Amino acid sequence: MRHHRIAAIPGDGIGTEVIAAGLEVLAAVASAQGDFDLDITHFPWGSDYYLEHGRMMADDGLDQLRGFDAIYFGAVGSREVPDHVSLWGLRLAICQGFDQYANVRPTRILPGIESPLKLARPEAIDWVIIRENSEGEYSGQGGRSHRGHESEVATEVSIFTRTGVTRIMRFAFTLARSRPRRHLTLITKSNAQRHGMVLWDEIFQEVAAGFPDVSTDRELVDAATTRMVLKPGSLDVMVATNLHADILSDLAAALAGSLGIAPTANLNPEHRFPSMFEPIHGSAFDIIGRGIANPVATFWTGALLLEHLGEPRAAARLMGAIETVTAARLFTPDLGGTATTAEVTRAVVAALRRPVHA
Ligand code: GGG
Repeated sequence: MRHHRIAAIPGDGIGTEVIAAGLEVLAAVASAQGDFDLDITHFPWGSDYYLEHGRMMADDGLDQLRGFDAIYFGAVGSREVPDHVSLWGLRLAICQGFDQYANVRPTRILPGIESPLKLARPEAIDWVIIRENSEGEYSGQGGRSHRGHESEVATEVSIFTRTGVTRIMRFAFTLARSRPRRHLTLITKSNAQRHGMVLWDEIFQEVAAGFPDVSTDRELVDAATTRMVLKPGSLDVMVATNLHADILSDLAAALAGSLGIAPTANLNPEHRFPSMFEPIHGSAFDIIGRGIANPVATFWTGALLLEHLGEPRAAARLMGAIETVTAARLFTPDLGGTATTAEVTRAVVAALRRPVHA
């Protein structure tokens, strides 16, 4: 029997609802497979913790998490704590503290779900967005002075390092190589941002030389949005900066039906630190406590987590169960249905319990 230690951080808002559902589903898949178990430790960090303790996570939070095999994260953000405090105090503290520099964001139209794009066949959207997750616009460099005066000034400095850009390019090319279409699109804004983004262009070319089997092209980020809508089938893997990829992946999720289904993995590919798995969505103030949060993003995230743990059969079984339920059009309201979080969870658990035919 293989054992995996998971740190669960539900965080804020609907994060607590979807992580509870996700843990139920992970327990069901472990029990159905029968050859591994998951030892879950809960961490109560987030905005409520901040209001009580003045910080989003324990001072030695990273040390507490270091020994886990993976982190299962919900969402961060609340009305009571400024967003930049909560985001930097928890999610980014973990991503950057554990050098989770590769943020992988797959997008597919799951069976039964309709894209809002009238012309998009399901197979037209099968993308992976690779978000550089350690620097760029999120480097945290900058400051404010002369606060409150007319002369007030604020800087937000994007930092791009050769090391940081090279490693994300290698990661993106390696991932693109593993997919049937073997195509990688570089997304930048190198016409206007002539320093950092031109460094991205140059390093992309350098790294491409080592991957002759991967076809490539380049797109400016504004043009990428129109291409995603008008020619979705022309894209496969995309690599972009921290901010650009964050924005594009919300668009990608909407084009695949809903933000409520989009998963993500924050990876430290070298396994020097635990990696973190979370739905793309945030804490969704408007639906907190109503029992209608879509748990599919968190379930799909669970499948990414299982793959990372070296449990590909369990991951495939979980994806199969999710797709069985979406194909039956059991949808929460974000997808146009009336099902609750609990009903979707029960249906996925029931699908997991059915025997798998080889
Ligand atoms: N589960 C993802 C989450 O909670 N995201 C909150 C958020 O505001 N993220 C912004 C970002 O990471 O750029």
